[in-house]
Order: sequence, then C-alpha cells, then structure tokens
Amino acid sequence: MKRRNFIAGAGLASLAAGLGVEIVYGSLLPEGVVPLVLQDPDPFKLFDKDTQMVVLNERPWNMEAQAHLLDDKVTPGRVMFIRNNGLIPQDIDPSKWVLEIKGEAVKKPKTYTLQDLKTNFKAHTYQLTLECGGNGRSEFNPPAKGNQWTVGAVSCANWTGLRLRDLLKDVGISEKAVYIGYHGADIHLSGDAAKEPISRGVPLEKAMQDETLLAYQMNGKDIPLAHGFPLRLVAGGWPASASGKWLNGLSIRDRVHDGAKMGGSSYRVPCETVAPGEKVAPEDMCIIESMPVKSLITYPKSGARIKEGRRLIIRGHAWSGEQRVSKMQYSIDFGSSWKSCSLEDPVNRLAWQHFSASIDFPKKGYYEVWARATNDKGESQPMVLPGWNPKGYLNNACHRIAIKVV
Ligand SMILES: Nc1nc2c(c(=O)[nH]1)N[C@H]1C(S)=C(S)[C@@H](COP(=O)(O)O)O[C@H]1N2
Ligand SMILES: [Mo]
Repeated sequence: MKRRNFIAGAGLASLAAGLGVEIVYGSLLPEGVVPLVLQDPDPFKLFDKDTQMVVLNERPWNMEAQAHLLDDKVTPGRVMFIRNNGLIPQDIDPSKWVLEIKGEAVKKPKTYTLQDLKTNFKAHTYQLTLECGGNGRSEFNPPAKGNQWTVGAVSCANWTGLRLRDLLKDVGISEKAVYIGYHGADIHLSGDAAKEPISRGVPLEKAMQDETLLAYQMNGKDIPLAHGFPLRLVAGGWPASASGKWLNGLSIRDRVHDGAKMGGSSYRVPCETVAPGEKVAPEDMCIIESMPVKSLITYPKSGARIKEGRRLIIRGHAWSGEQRVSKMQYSIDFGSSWKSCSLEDPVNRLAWQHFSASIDFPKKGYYEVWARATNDKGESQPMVLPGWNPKGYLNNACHRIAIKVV
C-alpha cells in the first residue's frame, strides 16, 4: 500500500482525528517531521478494525469485510465496512456540534445542539441493515468503475437515536416538503470547502418511518469516527449512501434533493433493463430506493474441508430492503435442486434475518454451497449476475462457498 502518499495527501490533522487523540504541541512540530505513531498509519489500528478487513482505497478510505467476518447477528464495529466519498472530518467537538435545518419547505430554519437532540427527544434503538449500493460491483462485466466491492459492504448494527419524524414535527415543515437531503462535515477530496463530497437523502415518506433515525450511538456506544461520529442519519434497507455520516445539516426540500451524487448515474440504475455496456440517457436512470433481496453465508469460510459422513452446518443472514425474507434455500448441485434452510424472524423491520442448515453430502469431492433468499413478494436472488448497469449497483446474485469433502 502506498502509505507515504497517504500521509502527504491527508495531512497530520486528519490522521490525528483518525487516531482520536490530540497531538499536543502538534503546531510546534518542525516541518517535514512526521510523528512516529503516524509514520506507518495502519488502517486496522487507526479505525480499530479486524486485520482481515480488506482495504480497497486509502484516499478516501474504503474498506470491506470478508463474508466469514460477518458471522455475528449484530455487526460489531470491528468488521463494519467503511465507505467514504471524502475525507473524515477533523477535530470534532461534540459539545459544539450543531444540526442546522433549512430548505424551501421548512417553516422556519432552526438549529439543534447534540445535547438538545439527546435530551429533548425520545430515544429509539433498531437493528438496521446498511448495504452499499455498489456491494458486489467487482463481478460486473464489462467492469464498472468505483470501489471493487465483493460481498463485504453490508452491516447490521444497533443504532440508537431520535426519530427523524419527531424532529421534523418539532421543526415544522410545510405541505410542499417532499424530500429530506442530508449534509455532513466531511471534506471534499479537492479540499474545496464549498464542495460537498456527498449530499443525498430520502423522500419524505421514508423519512417518516418509525425506523428512520438520527443516531448518536452504534451498538450502545458513541458512533465510531469512521461511521459518522457524533451524529448520523440511518435509513435502513436503502442503499447506505442515503444514511449521511457526520450529520450537521438537513435540507427540507420541495423537490427531489439535488445535492452531490444525487444526479447522473450516481446511485441510479436504468429504469428498464439494458444490454451490458449500453449507453443510458440520464432521464432513463432511476434513483435506487429499497435494496434487492440478498443473502450471505457467513459460516463456514469458503474453502472449508469436512470429513466424509459428517454433516456441515452453514449459517448466514438474509435481507431484502423494505421487504421481509420469507424463504431461504441452499443448493449443493449448482442450483439444479434446492432444500430449505431454517430462517429466523427479523428482530425488527429492516434488520437482517439469520438462517442455518445442516447439509449432508453424498460422497467425497468438491462441492459448492449456494444460498438463495426469497422475499414476501416472491422475488428471489438470481443464480448469476443480475441486470447490468453503468455503475455496477445492486448485484444480488446468490452467494457461493466452496467445500471439499475428504
Ligand atoms: N457524510 C457522508 N455520509 C456518507 C458517506 C460519505 O462519504 N459521507 N458515504 C455513504 C455511503 S456511499 C455509504 S455505503 C455509507 C457507508 O457507511 P459506513 O462507512 O458507516 O459503513 O455511508 C454513506 N454516508
Ligand atoms: Mo455506498
């Protein structure tokens, strides 16, 4: 990895922010002298991540899990993917943090301190699935530009905060309101303070759901810096790009929000299926909303061996945007026949569901276990790559693991 470039590009202040401690006397450091602790920034230490996480990009930081790391029912921070579009904000002082509410459809602009949000509104906790729209991109052909996510850009942690709906009620929004755009404190890669790296959001209908939170805690603690400390919008079941980190502003819009990465082909797919590689006109692209039905085998790790005559226990998670998963199946004969897995109910709406199965193999040899989820609308995962799209979003093909019976 090109660590030296990273140091030159990001600067000491952001590294210190990543460390979570102040470099006392940092301003007195002679030019060109890099503090020892920062000379070889180890992203796993920097972000308190499992060393089996895979770094896809250092500027901005993008890191994904491997399937077997996601075996926990509630995703711990250590194995949660990081997807940044810009640079992580520096020197965050939560006691000075404010959330500014503005836009055409707010009755009167208003600001809230973090303290206001924590004390004046009821707190709610939900376990919420956040999957990057580009998860699975690495398999598209022709290849799509962007981070080459395999399967690990998904998480399902517990998020605690106030309901966005309660805040909107407190602010007062007009009848014209149709969309809520978010603003974050992260810094554009160009360093230009006037530019936002990303400013997306959700339609009013999604904003009003019980589970749409302005979260200040993840898994019962302050949100880790990389995941949006001290405040984050969390809209589970939708592409995670709708869940704005380092949240310091909301725009109540009278139109579809037009912030950074809302237009063009960003987080959009062709409204109708197109042939691989085909050019699509901007007006024929639709914003991704509810994510498709999908599942992941988190145990065992692909490549596992078992003794002939032994049964193999598999387990994993299944999710389907706004829908519930109603059926989970596995195949050991490359999809020609399917058997059912046991499937748990979600702990709440928009949380992933756990599945398991005990598999019997007929004889020694190489097998693949394929897993397929079906939602309550009857939609199933495709066995092979689904519809091609220019940016490589929404790959929900069946997850496969290799097994050798010896
Ligand atoms: N402010 C801000 N919010 C953001 C982003 C970002 O770059 N800046 N990335 C978005 C995208 S594309 C994804 S997939 C998720 C990733 O969340 P995570 O890094 O906590 O896993 O955050 C979303 N929210
Ligand atoms: Mo994303």
